[in-house]
Amino acid sequence: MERTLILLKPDAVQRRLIGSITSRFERKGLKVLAMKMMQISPELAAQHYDAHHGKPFYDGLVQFMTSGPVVALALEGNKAISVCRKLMGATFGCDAEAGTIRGDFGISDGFNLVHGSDSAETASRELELFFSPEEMIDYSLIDDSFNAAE
Ligand code: IDP
Ligand code: MG
Repeated sequence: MERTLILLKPDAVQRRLIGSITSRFERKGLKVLAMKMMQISPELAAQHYDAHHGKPFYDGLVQFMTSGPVVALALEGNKAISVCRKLMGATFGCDAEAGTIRGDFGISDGFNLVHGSDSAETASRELELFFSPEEMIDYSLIDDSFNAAE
């Protein structure tokens, strides 16, 4: 089982896509361990996107991510990190395949609706940035046995 951080970015909230996007992850079989709407501070955005510091799009990215509320989700499932990245699609909406979240809901480069951790290391780092351990609720779902890895 893996855990991953998903952020529904400000454009997803503004476009009233919270439910539509969250349902993509739910129907795939991921378990929601935590979910909260929040206004990201510039400091938190900087920590979260530390790896991109100095890149040409960095300042605009921090500005975008702090421009309005986001919804943070902690998701769990079999290979959750790569499964979520596949559901999200390629980084730019214009490149993302139809059937993916970014491919179905957007066409922009930077305003791409959703963030997902890209490795086990970043997932644990990012989950810690956005959730306290008590906020991630460990519970059973009745179909866990069908969604679990063999
Ligand atoms: P990812 O979100 O698919 O992991 P990253 O390369 O980690 O993509 O970039 C982080 C975020 O920075 C992207 O989701 C996007 O919002 C923004 N971004 C990345 N590259 C560009 C760019 O060339 N122009 C504008 N925004 C970009
Ligand atoms: Mg990334």
